[in-house]
Parts: sequence; C-alpha cells; structure tokens
Amino acid sequence: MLNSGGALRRAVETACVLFGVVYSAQGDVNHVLWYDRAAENSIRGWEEQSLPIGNGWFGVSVFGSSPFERLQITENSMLTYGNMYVRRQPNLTNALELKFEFFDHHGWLLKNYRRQLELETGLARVEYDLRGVHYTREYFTSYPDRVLAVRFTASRKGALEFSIEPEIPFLRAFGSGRESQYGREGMVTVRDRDIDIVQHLQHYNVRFFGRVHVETDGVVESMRHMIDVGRATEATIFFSCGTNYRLETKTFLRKGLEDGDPGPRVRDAVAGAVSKGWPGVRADHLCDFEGLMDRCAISLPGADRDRDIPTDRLIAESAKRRSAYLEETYFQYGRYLLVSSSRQGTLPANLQGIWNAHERSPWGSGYWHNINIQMNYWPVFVTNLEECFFPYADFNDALRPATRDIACDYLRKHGLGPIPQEDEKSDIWCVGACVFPYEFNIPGGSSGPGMGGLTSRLFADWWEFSGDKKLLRERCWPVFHGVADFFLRCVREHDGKWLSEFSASPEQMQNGSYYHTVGCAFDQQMIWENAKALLAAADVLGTNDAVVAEVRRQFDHYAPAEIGESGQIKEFREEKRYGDIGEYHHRHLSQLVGLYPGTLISSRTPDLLAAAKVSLTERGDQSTGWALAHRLNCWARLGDGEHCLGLIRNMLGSRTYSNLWDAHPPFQIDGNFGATSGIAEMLLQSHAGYIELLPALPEDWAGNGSFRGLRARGGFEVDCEWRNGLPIRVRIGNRRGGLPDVRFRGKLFDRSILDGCDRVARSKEMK
Ligand code: FUC
Repeated sequence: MLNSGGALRRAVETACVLFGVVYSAQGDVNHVLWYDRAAENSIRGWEEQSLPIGNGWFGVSVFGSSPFERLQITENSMLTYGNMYVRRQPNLTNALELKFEFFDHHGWLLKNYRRQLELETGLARVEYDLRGVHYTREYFTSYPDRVLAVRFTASRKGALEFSIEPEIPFLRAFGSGRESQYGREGMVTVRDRDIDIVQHLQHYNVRFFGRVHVETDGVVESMRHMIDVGRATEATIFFSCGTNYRLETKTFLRKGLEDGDPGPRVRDAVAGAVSKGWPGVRADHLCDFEGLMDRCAISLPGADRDRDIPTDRLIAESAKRRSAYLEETYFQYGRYLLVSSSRQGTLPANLQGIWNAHERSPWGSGYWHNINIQMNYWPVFVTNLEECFFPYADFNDALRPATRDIACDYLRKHGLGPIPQEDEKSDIWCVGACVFPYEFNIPGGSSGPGMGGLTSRLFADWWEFSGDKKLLRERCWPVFHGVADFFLRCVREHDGKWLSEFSASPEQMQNGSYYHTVGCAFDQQMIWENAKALLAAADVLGTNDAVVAEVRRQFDHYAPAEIGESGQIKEFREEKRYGDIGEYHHRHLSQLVGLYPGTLISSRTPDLLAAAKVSLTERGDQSTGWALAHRLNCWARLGDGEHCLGLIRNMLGSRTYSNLWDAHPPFQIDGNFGATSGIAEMLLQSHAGYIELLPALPEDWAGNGSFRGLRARGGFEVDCEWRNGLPIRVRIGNRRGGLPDVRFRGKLFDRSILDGCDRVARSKEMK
C-alpha cells in the first residue's frame, strides 16, 4: 500500500555511489499531495489537478486517469510565435502527450483509488484495485539520468495489459508569412520496443527528438504508432527528449537555432537508463532529489493532523479553516517545484516553471523581468537550494552581451548617454520586461530600467548568502558592473539628485496608458540596490575603475525612498498623498522593492520602515497570486506574523488550485516560489546585517515548532526549535568561519541556548 494517514512519516534510506563516495540520504517523506480521484482530462484538469514532476530538462504532468492515462510533456525550448493577450510574442507550446490505455480499467470499476505526489522523493504514484488485482503506477523524472521513468505492476501474474502511444499536439503545416509562426511537423515511428518522436517547429527552427522504451516481462507487440503490452506482471518505461537548443549569446541574436540533432543525446540517455535498470535509476534519482529536498524543512505546531485528508479537500476547506500541515506542504512545494524545474545545465524555470499543456502558454511562459522571474528565485538561497540558481545565472550570462545593442537603442531613444562606441570596451547590459529563450525586448513601456537592478539583487543575494569571494568575482561582479554602467548613462542630475531620466513603475497606468516619469521609486531603489552591491563588492575585491568611482560619487544622491503626505513611501516623486497617481490597489508593490527583495528599508531605517507599512496597508491584501506572495514577503520584513498568516490563508483559500499550483489566475508558478520565500522570511531574516530568529511568527505557529537548514547571509545555516514562540534551541553552522550576530525580537540573542554552534564560530567568539 502507498503511504496513507498517520503512517506518512517513513524513513527513506538510499545508498548510491556519487563521485565514488558512498552517499546515504536519510530523509522523511513528510509531505504528500494526495487525491482519491484522477485529474480530469481537460485543460482545466491539467491546470488545477494534474501532478507535476520534472528534472529541469523536461516537465511531466501526471493525470493518473483510467482507462486512459495521460502524461503531458513540456520542454522549455519548444517555442512557436503568435498572438497571446496583448501582443504577438514567442510562445511555449505543449511538447508531447504520452497516452496509455489500460483497456477495461474504467474509472467507475476501480476500488481504493489513490493518486499522490511525494514532495521529498519526487515520486508520483497511482494505485487501485480491480477485480481482486492491485495495480500500481510509479513515475519520476531523474535529473542524473535525464529520463522519465515509469513502472506499472499488477499483483496477479500476467494481469497487466496496456498500450502506449505518443501524440504530437497542435501539428500545423509549414507555411510562409504568418503561418510560419506556428508551423509544426512531426512523426512517430516504432521499432521493436522503441518509439521515436521527431518534431520540427518552424519559427525558431527547433528540432525535437523523443524516445520511449518499454521493458517488460509480458508480451510486446509493436504497431505503427504504438506498442501493446499484454500478459505482463510489471513493465518499466523510460522516456527522454531534447532539442537542438543551445544557451549561448548568438541564439538570442539570431532569434533562432542552427540545425542540430538532439537524437544522439536522447538515445544515450534512454540506453543508459535501460542498462542501469529501474532500481539503479530510482536509487540515483532518490539520492539526487532527496539530497536537495532534505536540506531544509519546517515543522509547524499541529501539522501532524490533516494528513489523512485529500489535498483537494484541504484546499477547498482552507478559506474556512487553517491547516498547519497544508501550510508546511505549501512551503515545501515551492522548493519541490524549483528542484523539479531548474537544474544545472537546463533552462531556468519560466512563468509556468516547466509545465505547459497549452498550444500557446499564458504570457508565452516567458521570463518576465518586472517581477516574475526574480520571484521564481526568491526562495533559492534562503531555503538552501543554491544549485537551482545556476540555470538563471547561466541564462543571464548568455543574455547580457546580447543586450548591448538594445541598451544603446534605449539611451538613444530617451536622449541619454553617452552611448558606448562600437569599439568601446564595456560590459553594459540591460533587460526589458519580456525575455524568452530566443529573444528579448527593450526596457520601457510598462516598466523602467530598474528591472536590471531587480535582477542583480538575485546575484547580490547569491554572494551575500554564500560569502564566496570567487563566486563574487566570477559570477556576480560582471552583473553588478555591467548594469551599473547602464544606470550611470540612464540617470541625470536634478537638484543634486541622480534620477532615472525615463522611469516607469511596473504596469502602473494613468488615464489608460502607462505612466512615464522621472526617478520613480522602483527605478531609484533598484539603481540604489545595485550600487550598494557594486560598492561592497569593489571593496571586497579591491577593485576600482571609472564606473565604481562614479557610482561612489552618486551613491548618496539616488533618493531611493521618499516619504509623502500620507506618511507613505512615494511610488512617484510627484505624488503627494498615497494613491494620487496610478491604481490605488495595484498588484505590483513597486515602491516597496527596497523592503523586499531589497535591503534599503529595514530596522536600520525606522522612518522608512514605518512609511513602508503605510504603503503596504493602503495597497491592500486583495490581489493576484504572485502579488499576494510579494505582500507576504513584505509583511514578514515588517515583522507582522499575523498579517503574514492572513495572507497565506488568503493565498491557499483563493489563489491556489487543488494541485497547489498558484493561480494568478491563470496558473503562474511565481506565486508558489514567492510563498515559499515569504514563509522562510517569517522564520529567519538576515538582510539588516544580523540574523533575526522568528521575526514574524504568528500566534497560531507559536506552540512547538522548528526549522532546519534555512540559510542566512554570511554563509550561515540555521536550525531552530521554538516553544511558545521562544527559541529554545538554536544551531548555527558556518561554511566560512564568520561570527553570527543573532537577534530575537530586536535584541541580542541569549547565546547560552545556542546549541552545537559551529565550532569555528564558537572558538572565535571566546577569544
Ligand atoms: C507582469 C504582471 C502580470 C503578469 C505578467 C506575466 O507583467 O504584472 O500580472 O504576472 O507579468
């Protein structure tokens, strides 16, 4: 039987050989999404009920249905082009459908049906009884082996029968002009136990190759487009896919791909998995997946209840009653989704992570840079998943040089400069709101140049959390420096203040059009955050050049946060009272990016902190999914746990589907990631120069609780147990040997209860 009820806590032990070292992961399968019915076979069923698994290379949505099981595959470089919402733009498309038929396993005949997803192991499972036979299906996507692995079993010998058939969705003849945007050709061929799927997307010249391989003790019959399996007791299916996409600067400049054959890599992956076998592939998957998931966990009082209740019911009830188990699960789910969609060597997680069943995904599944893509990575450092940031760091590396021309266009358009000469050595870069794996746009329109600073904030976090100087020099410095170079050319002096000459607070409108101005809070705060990171980095690295010198000269004159007549942080310099300009309850909190994810507004600036509270209160708590998540992070920074819990309830009650995906609506994954970072911020903060324990713990969480493996700036890793809201045991490890400055409720923390504090830190402390 699968996990059920109170018996969920199951120790999982896996041993596998990793780089020649025997690695043993001991994790708890603590958080399970489970249902007593399959997902509906419709776009709504996919969006609200299907269960996502993924390995960064591709994502799979599991429906768990019968007699027709549907596995929908997404590969993040499968883009076409076309109309969506406001504009014509690139669009991620559904890569493939794998269809299975379990002949007469009609839904209404099945007994004891259960469908589940284990967050700590990344295993999705379905089980049921039919005519005295117990059937199981297990699914996972392995990052190390780059495959989807599926296993079906029947408890009675020879009782397993099924067929498997891939379906290429949304085929459209190649054409010229407009048709060429959607052109898609494909072919399925079967040979022996292999099914190959070849596709070609016209617009960006994407070549796709996928292979399905079937292993079974039953009888296999290969047909034209499908394979039939009969008289089996078990069957294992491996699938892999890939495209000719290459993450390199020229891909952005050509707006498309050079010819290339993804076939060999995919065939190798499948052949490798076949020779390793199901147990080996599974053990290596668990080792990899649990290794990441197990690094960090939270335990909330009362979370031992509700495990017997199906997740869809918990969600349906969550507007009326809170469930600590659901809150814990929601926290881990953000980590789960990141581990499943953003791994070294893959494209970053996009607006829908790596899951899309549409022909044209909402907002194209883009990398939207005026909040969304950054929010995807907000939980990455604090919840101990640093490696999951590599895809975005690599993406940004490839993108930056490609943006030099649009940086020049932008400066020219707004009469700014100086514009770098063609032969001038400059690492200048900038970013517009809308970025895809093949192209990007120019800043302006709905959002100003500050988007580059919102992006570089992630790299500042990377450095601050790791404390790694090499990483600072090699990965973060070019990001700070290049966008600082751009900002220096964007600002002009106005009465002693250096203000972004063109400026827009993301998506804010006045009288039906985007409101353009000079030096709004969003741009100034992000210019300030980047300048702060650049100057700190320059000190650490002992670097100085003309850009650094000029930023140093301007730094105190960015006026990034000004207080208005309502006591608010002004969104616009020309605003007097809160809400004078733009939408009063706008979803974006652009005047508060210096509160979160920034560091400008903190306990070190009490006046600004009080003003931030005014703005946040006026903005209100009703908004779209990701916008609630931003509010959650901000209220955590304000230390208001009750408000945070209210927002979590609001998100679970009104902006979360029963598969726990965040609803903008439609499904956008940013809200999931933002919720996870927000919950972490309630338990631990480190942005104000010290570590603060339980900074926003609500009354309902006060009882007996704990967290482990949350990370703090300076290379620290913190475990904490609390009782009645008071920390009773704290362990702080340090990778870099620094000394923690720990506080609780604003006061220096009583170190006598520090337990097992890292020896290096302790010995230094004693000297
Ligand atoms: C930003 C947001 C929208 C949406 C889109 C993808 O422009 O303002 O709400 O999330 O990105």
